[in-house]
Amino acid sequence: MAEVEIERPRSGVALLRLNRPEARNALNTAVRTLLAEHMRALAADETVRAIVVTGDDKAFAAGADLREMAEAMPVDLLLRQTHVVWAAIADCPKPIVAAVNGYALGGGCELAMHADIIVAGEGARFGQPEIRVGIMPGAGGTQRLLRAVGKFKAMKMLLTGEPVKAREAEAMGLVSEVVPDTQVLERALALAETIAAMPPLAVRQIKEVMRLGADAPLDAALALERKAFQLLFASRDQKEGMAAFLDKRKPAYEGR
Ligand code: CO8
Repeated sequence: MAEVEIERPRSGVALLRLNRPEARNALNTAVRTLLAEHMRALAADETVRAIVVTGDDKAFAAGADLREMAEAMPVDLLLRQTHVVWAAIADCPKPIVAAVNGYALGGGCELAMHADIIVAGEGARFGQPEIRVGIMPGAGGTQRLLRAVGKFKAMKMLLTGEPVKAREAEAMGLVSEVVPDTQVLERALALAETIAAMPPLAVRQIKEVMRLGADAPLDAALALERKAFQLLFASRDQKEGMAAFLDKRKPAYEGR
């Protein structure tokens, strides 16, 4: 079986499942490369409107593969070009929902933070334990965590390496929703299915404006929002959505 499996469980929804249970889904080169290849293919596939990423019941992903990293030298890391692989996920224009059970640690927490929505099971644990093995996050963990939860919660996690439980992660803004462990994937798929039924251009514009606007000056970000808002009035789906509302019928979106 492949180390990353791809399924199409619902209309418009693709599911990527990490499949290295013997290593708590540690992200080795093979997994990261497969993940990136799948992401690029799904981004280009017009029939895919939302993507769910998950692991198994014990781990979403326990981080970078420490066996692969233990003896690495800086040049090895440089040549691995991991940022190119992560960019395939970061740049995906379609919404990504992370369905997290068990451990999301190190690169696993960073992978979850690449998503747009995080659904966690009650038993999930989020952490950046890199400091405990002599390193620090290297796939956006410091910056994405800072932006998600603020300096003081982030620093505590980064400097102690201590994981937080799902409810605490939710309270600090690192998780969108906590559900019983057995319902995580179902809930993530249901959210993805809801998003997949939305007008795709509006979905895409929301993600783009959120992503680009987050680190832009407020005036520029607001201008970006206005332009995207105005642009959507050029879409047939805007005319259809509003006409359907006024006609009291269900809209039929085309993605144009
Ligand atoms: N890398 C390699 N193997 C791992 C990893 C890992 N990160 N995590 C677990 N495994 C392996 C264990 O070695 C063990 O293998 P074996 O059975 O052959 O001994 C197997 O998975 C099961 O692990 P445990 O017996 O430890 O299982 P537990 O359920 O008792 O504990 C934990 C699970 C808590 C997840 C524990 O395994 C653990 O602490 N793992 C390490 C977590 C960690 O430190 N992660 C950070 C890694 S560094 C990092 O992510 C840097 C990211 C920077 C850039 C990103 C690039 C991808």
